[in-house]
Amino acid sequence: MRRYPIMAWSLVFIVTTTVAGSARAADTAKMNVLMIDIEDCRADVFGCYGNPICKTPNVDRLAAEGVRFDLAYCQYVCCNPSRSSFLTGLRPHSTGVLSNSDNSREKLPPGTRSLPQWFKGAGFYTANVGKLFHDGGNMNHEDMRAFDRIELQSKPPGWQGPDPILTFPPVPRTADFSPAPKKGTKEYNEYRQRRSDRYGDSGLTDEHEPDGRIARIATALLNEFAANQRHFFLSVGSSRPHTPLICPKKYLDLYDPDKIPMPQAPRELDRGVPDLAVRFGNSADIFMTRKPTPRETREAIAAYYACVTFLDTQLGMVFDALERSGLAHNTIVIFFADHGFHLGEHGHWSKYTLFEQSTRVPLIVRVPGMTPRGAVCREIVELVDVLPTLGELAGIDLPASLEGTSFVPLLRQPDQPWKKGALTVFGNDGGYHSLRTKDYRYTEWQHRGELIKELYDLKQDPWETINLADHPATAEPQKELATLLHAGWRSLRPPAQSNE
Ligand SMILES: [Ca+2]
Repeated sequence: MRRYPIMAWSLVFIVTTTVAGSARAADTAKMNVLMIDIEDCRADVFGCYGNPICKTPNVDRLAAEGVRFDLAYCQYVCCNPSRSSFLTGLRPHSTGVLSNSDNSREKLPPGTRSLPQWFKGAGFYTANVGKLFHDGGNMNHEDMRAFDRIELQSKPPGWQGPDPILTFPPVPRTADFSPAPKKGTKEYNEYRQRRSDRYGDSGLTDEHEPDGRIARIATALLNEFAANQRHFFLSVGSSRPHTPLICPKKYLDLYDPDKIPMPQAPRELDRGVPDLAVRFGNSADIFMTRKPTPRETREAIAAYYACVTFLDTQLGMVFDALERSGLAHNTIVIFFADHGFHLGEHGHWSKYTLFEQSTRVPLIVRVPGMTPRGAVCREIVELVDVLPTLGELAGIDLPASLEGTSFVPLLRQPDQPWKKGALTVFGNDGGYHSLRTKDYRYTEWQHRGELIKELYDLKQDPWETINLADHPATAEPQKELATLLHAGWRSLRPPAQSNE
């Protein structure tokens, strides 16, 4: 008689775990997907990533509900190549998109399908608000045609979708609204530089700002999707904190430049760091032709923080809408940036380097019923993994030829051994190669026929100020890192995949 209750409990346990297991797999395929990809945003600007000054309560709230990835890296350090990579699940040398001026669809291998095409093909109602492809209106027509709705983004020829869900009054004309000179002229380049190379008060309200509108449109769409019970994929792309570092004044008022610390890795501290490793020339986007004063440095960092807090506030509206509409329990949320941004480290501003500030990105994922709350994953993942991961969650049968690895196992259990490293490339020929492991960054590039090597011990030197390449004390790790770098991404895959 004593055995009966034990057997019964065992049976209950087996039935429960089996049902829970299969229900979980089925449930994520039935869930909606909200993908938020933001522009030019370094990971360490968020409170949840340890920033003690910048206020980001809404992204922090998402992190408290899901898994925050501490070591997530982009595959290229500017928009078009990074986006072309994570939107196709291919690496930059395979997409062929190696600069912002490349036409993405002309470079991609014929037949390459992109993330919205996969979701459309799987029967999702697909919607896009704001930037997704680098220049979707001009380059990625067939990709944008995979959207049932396109908001605040140019429409591809022949696309026939619903009218805008919201209309806004015209944006007041500020001093920035001088007409643009003809493209390709010297005056046009000077005009672009002038517009980018500034920071401070935009003179606008939240509702006038593109990101204020993006958030309000996304909120309206979520309410509509909830009312119509749509099974949706919604991508939301931001404008900030890309330059110009301008936003409504109330966010700038939160930060006193006098209390902003100077960059922790000024150029003067660099030891053996090649000059050309620092952007291989001038900074980009801001302070392009001159070195900022210490005062300007503090002001620009304060303005970057203000832009991030402004964006965080707008995203808070979207997260609130998700809760209020009842969609939070069956919507997967993934949040990340296309690449990072220097704020004066190594004397550099903007992206276009292979240091942590350019390569590391924020990445937070919440999958209802799967991700532990407030977990931190200290394993290495890459943006090229985003498509395989979302594909697995959504039950989409993706080809084995993709060059990322689904990190769904990390969403369930964030503390298991994963990739040996992340790869990022740079240069119009992709000739600058960088490998980030948990302990080191190792970078190789050619300059005038000479092989330049950089090795940074991230445990001892997190700001990458001491180049240890060819140092006798680090000869052994350097040899291993060089072997891994040359072996390529397949050699870096998680233990279960690396033998395939
Ligand atoms: Ca970007």
